[in-house]
Amino acid sequence: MRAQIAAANWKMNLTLQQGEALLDDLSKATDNLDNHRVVIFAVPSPYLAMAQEKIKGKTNVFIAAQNVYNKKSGAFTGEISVEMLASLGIQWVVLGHSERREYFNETNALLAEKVNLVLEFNQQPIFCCGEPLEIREKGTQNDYVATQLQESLCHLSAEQLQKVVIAYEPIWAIGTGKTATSEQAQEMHAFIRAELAKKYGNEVADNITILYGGSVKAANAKEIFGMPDVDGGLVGGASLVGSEFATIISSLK
Ligand code: G2H
Repeated sequence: MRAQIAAANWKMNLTLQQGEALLDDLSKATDNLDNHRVVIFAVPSPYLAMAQEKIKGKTNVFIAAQNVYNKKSGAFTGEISVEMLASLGIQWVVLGHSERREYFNETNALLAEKVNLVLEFNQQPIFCCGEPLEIREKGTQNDYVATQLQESLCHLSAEQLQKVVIAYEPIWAIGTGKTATSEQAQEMHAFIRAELAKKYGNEVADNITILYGGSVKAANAKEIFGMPDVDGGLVGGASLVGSEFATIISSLK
């Protein structure tokens, strides 16, 4: 069975003390996870070292960066490199979140560079894709997402692709309280898998973990995660509340 993942995306929220308290609060929920279940906390960069220390010794629990720069090192004031993440022992990086695409002009081409760098440093990308509302209303969401995959991921070898986790996050469902229906999520996840199968074959595509993101909460996680091609979620708002995220973790297949 492919890995089922509950990934928390704290975004730009919480103080250091609140972050520590939240990880402590979730300690029980992240103990003794089954073999195929994984929990990832994408925390703000200043908390990476603290979070890494907190999860020490836990199996199947990882810390992720929410972004990384597309150059190895140099005069790029304020940026964070893959090498820095590697030196902290960070193994996961969220890439291409729609907020990065929208507010920081991240393009598919730039994301391809970041994907390459993350893989080069033996880290794993959680690659986000998803369409805005106007595309969904036009009904061209499949083409839109296919282009995102094509331009940022499809240059990878099959071996490299197997390190990538994909998060489908329809932009119209992010932080809006408007979740895609479980059928809408399933439909797009199946489409993404079929697109990958075209290039990499069924066996590779079947092993790729595809997360759903967009207003996942305790109340809807079980139903969404229950869909055959949905392998867990990337969770924003609801990951900031210990009891909510604990329920979301326990909703994994
Ligand atoms: C989508 C998601 C997490 P939320 O951005 O990446 O956030 O669950 O708040 O919609």
